[in-house]
Amino acid sequence: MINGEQNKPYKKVADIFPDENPKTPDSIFIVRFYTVLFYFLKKAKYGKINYMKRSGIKELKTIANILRQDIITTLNTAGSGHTGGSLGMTDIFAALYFNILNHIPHQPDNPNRDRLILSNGHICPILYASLARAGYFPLVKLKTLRKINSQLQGHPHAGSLPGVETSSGPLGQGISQAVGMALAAKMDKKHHHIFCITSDGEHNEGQVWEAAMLANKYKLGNLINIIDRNNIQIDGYTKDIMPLAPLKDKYITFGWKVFVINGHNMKQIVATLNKAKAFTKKPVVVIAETILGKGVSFMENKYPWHGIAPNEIETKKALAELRNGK
Ligand SMILES: Cc1ncc(C[n+]2csc(CCOP(=O)(O)OP(=O)(O)O)c2C)c(N)n1
Ligand SMILES: [Mg+2]
Repeated sequence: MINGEQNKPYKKVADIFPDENPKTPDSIFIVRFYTVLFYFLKKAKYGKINYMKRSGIKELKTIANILRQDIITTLNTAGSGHTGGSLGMTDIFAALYFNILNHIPHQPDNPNRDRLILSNGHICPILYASLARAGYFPLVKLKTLRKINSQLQGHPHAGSLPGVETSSGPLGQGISQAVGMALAAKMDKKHHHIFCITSDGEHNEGQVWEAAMLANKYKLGNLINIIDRNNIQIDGYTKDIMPLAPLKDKYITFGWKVFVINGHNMKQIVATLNKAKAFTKKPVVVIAETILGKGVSFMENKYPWHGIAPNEIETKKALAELRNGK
């Protein structure tokens, strides 16, 4: 008994605090009106899914060649940066941005977009060239790579450039972020994919394997990890610095679906990435066997090209080779 009255069970919060936050019919109407308005505004902005056109194999090869030329010229202008890994992953990036990804370059925040996380952030010249050619920002911005206050930093900076999903550079962190994003998408019952690019040298980081375990635990079938398997890291061959083999078996043991591909065979890249998207039972890893410096003969498989930019003479030679379609 309280104040001589019978204690009754409470039905609503408002019964406990009858005088606080009174909801008049008017205020409820206003809240509902704005909720509905917000829903329709969001739908008007993002509802129409008109993803970028998917280029065919021949066109993708041409795009890859153009992207390689972009990498050479932007790195030459910058005077520093990572040439080898960027050239090595160009065919994969061409396939992703011009065929595989569901994305709309002029809607970089569209909630339904596929996400691409560049975990090995040092190869951002290929990310920037792909984003620019896809239409995320004007091509002329490529000339500002690595300049003070540029949106195109030496490693990707999220929030400063449309299309850059996460900041990266410290190896191992991007794949963990990708796992978190894939888990969030799964919990929210979303249908987009999370693509993550990692490198072989990056797999020396224990964090990569922690992420791999977690992705298996939650059976993240919306996660695709593409590994740049060029057998090279900063100052030598992976087999000498930290042997990774058998990489395929390791991922199988960690519970992932594994594909191994030639990272320069466009037909195989597109076919495999489509299969990876269709496979939703568990996380997928695509081990892409690539050649560091691909497309420029004097850079191919030479680890010093991991982290240097071409000078004037090397730039002319490289561009001549690429323009001849070598
Ligand atoms: C946590 C962390 N440790 C060290 C580095 C320095 N680092 C930058 S690139 C690199 C080599 C990584 O190997 P990989 O990505 O396979 O090189 P690539 O194939 O691009 O030549 C290292 C050790 C880093 N970025 N982050
Ligand atoms: Mg490597």
